[in-house]
Amino acid sequence: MRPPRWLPLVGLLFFSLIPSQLCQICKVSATDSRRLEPLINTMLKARYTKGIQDANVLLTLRLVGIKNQSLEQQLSQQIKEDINSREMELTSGQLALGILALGACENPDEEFIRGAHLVSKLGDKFQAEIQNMETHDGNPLTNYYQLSLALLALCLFNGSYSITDVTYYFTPENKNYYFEDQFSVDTGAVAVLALTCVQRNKMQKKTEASTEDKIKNYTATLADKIQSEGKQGLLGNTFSTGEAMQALFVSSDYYKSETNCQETLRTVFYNISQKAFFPPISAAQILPALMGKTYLDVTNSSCSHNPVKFNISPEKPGAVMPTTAPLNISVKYSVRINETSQTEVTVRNGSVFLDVMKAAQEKNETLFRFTVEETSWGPYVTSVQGIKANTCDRTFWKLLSNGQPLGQGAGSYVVQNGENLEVRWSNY
Ligand code: CBY
Repeated sequence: MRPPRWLPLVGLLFFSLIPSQLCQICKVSATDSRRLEPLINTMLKARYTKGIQDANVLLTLRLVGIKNQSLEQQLSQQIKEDINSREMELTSGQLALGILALGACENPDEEFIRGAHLVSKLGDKFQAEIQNMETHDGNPLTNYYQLSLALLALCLFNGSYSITDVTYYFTPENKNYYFEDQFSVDTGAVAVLALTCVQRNKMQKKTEASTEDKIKNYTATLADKIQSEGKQGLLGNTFSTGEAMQALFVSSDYYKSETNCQETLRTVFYNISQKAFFPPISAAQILPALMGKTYLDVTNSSCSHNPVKFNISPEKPGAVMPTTAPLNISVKYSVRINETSQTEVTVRNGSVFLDVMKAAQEKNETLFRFTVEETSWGPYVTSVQGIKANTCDRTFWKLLSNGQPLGQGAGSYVVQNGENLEVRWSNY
């Protein structure tokens, strides 16, 4: 018996459906989108005063299509003023984020980017990072997270960079992807995005096949390293997962598995419900991936289509629990260089690491004095006892609790009664 004539048509239909199924990105479904509201609230309700350090928030608002004209205007104004007044001092990563935010999704700020020649200035900063590596034992002026942001912005906005430098410096073996032998998922993720952009560009511009193969290998190896840092749905930790998801969207089949996708989303929803995403930059870094976007979409013509509508509800006042917790708590605090100086301090319940450092400093200025610098993640401890962290020597003050490095900064980490806190002079 002959097969019916319509059978090949059914087959064709079947096959044409499979690829679109496979290409579906791991993102939050429409029914679950209300679970993202706390992230959007965090971004919309914050007070922004940090100039270009808030560029990540503007980038996300534009990339995911959250329309809030007054906030968008305020952030864009603030970033432009900061660029105008401190252009020389800005680091490569700061300027790169500024360009990505101002240039995202076809908007009038593009004129500012052109007028102020920001892309070629970023090219100079990228070059200065490479020169520093040449003269300082392979150490850049900042770090590879920033170099990767710079390469990404140069690639997306048609800046110039040397492909020979890229193949030389971005090999996955480079020490700058690691902090104290630990692979930095955040860094690897942005590098994957940047290298994917370079790879796509090169395919149009006809580079040598061997260069293209090298870059493909780099992205594949970096994506493998990111996947191997997967634990209970997270990639690295809570704060690296968003950018790591973006990297895997563009470079691997990892999220084509529905199981991996659901596991990540479940864990992220749980963390959102635990109010883990604070400060606003942490919300800004995870939201694009949850909405199926990557930083590579910044220059897509479809970027600003489909603005999203969210119900931004006024914060529900949290139920006030009758509490028997003590008003004050007591913690140990030590500074370790070669030897350890220890003290015990009493602080208010709910205090953060920084409050403990302040209390110790008040007790003994000589042993416990310290300085901080404001960053988009909050205060970064730059010196203790007058000893300054130095990027060129890869030294920093590491924060620990009960001997374990903290996953949050001094301004965010809430301390508990009886905890053993430490700042330790370290190399990365
Ligand atoms: N941004 C940057 O240049 C920062 C890049 C980044 C990879 C960043 C994490 C990732 C991100 N998504 O933004 C980064 N951290 C770097 C490069 C560094 C190094 C800074 C060196 C330099 N000057 O370039 C260094 C020294 C290794 C480092 N981070 C130290 C620390 C500790 C800070 C302690 C201090 N002295 O104040 C600390 C607290 C780890 C520790 N236990 O000591 C730390 N980092 C943490 C926890 C973090 C995460 C913050 C999470 C949070 N909720 O606060 C982080 C998101 C981040 C910021 N670091 Co670093 C990583 C993570 O947990 N996923 C570009 C610029 C334009 O903005």
